[in-house]
Amino acid sequence: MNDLELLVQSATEAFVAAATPADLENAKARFLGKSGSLTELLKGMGALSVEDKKTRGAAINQAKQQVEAALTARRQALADDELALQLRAESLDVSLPGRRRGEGGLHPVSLTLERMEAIFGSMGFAVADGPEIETDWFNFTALNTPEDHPARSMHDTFYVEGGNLLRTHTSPMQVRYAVQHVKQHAEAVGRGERIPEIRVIAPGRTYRVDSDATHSPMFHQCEGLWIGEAVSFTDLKAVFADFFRNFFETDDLDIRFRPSFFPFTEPSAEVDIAFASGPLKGRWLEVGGSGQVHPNVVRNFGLDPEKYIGFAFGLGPDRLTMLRYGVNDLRLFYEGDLRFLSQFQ
Ligand code: FA5
Repeated sequence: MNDLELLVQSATEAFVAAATPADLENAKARFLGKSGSLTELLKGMGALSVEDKKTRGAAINQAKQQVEAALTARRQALADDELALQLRAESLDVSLPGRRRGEGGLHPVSLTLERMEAIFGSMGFAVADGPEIETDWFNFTALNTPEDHPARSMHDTFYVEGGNLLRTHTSPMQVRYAVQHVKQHAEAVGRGERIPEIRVIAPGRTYRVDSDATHSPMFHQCEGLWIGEAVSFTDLKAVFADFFRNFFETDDLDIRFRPSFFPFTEPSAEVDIAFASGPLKGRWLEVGGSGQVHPNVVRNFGLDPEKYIGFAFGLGPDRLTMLRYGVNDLRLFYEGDLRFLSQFQ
């Protein structure tokens, strides 16, 4: 290998060894700079003959071109590396899934309430809503509940300032709705004429000082009221039969009335149901209270109990939800645990 070939080789190696553009510029200076090896060789040509100058000059020029080509290649390689690094640092993974908005759904008890409204609605029941903070009159007195009834005690009822209370049942809606209905037909009532039947349900939240696996301090009830001139217990039983069979989507279901007591109905009955098949087969399950509306309450509606008669009922939608989905602890509905609640979507 002659001196020029050696020089090209060591320049190429020096360039390849340069790890940064600054290193590369230093290496370039060593070969191509003002006092670099190649420049020195060119300077030394002055002493040569014309003939030698020609051949030596051409050889040096060729070596210089090779060194410059090696330099350009290394510059390009370093620039490519830097670009690759930058691209990697600034890269955006467009295949990452986007942040989706969580999908909401109805609470299982709300699903039950919607179902109840649809089924009773198909039987001609209107749907009414009313206040959860009630007066003593609507919650107790108008419903024929005596002063010393245990439901009125502080142990059972949440009282708020000013003597009002959180309603302990949806029954006050019987009076609120009926009074409004009678007011709407006041002229006909005054003339002693027949007024349209009252047929309504009033689902909503209710409150009691209660807490265990089947009782919650806040729970739901669905009141029902049907008042006319000849509405009887037979109608009540038919309404329940239709409702429960639709609600539980089975005809294999028995209903029984168990004699009971409520101040606002006479006679009164607890409503029990029993499934003929499934995991609850043969067990009687209490689902609500009912009865023929007491004459004193009919009077508080503004109607003559000699002419108007009918029934009322109060069902427990939380209880119905537990039975429908096979949940054994009511408190699960109110703990806000999405792992539990999202199962019902
Ligand atoms: C009443 O509240 C009456 N107002 C029902 C009624 C209406 C009778 C109209 C006659 C005519 P009772 O206290 O039994 O009745 O409650 C009715 C239903 O509410 C119960 O069967 C039960 O399913 C539900 N319930 C009562 N307390 C709770 C509670 N703390 N947690 C969950 N559900 C409850």
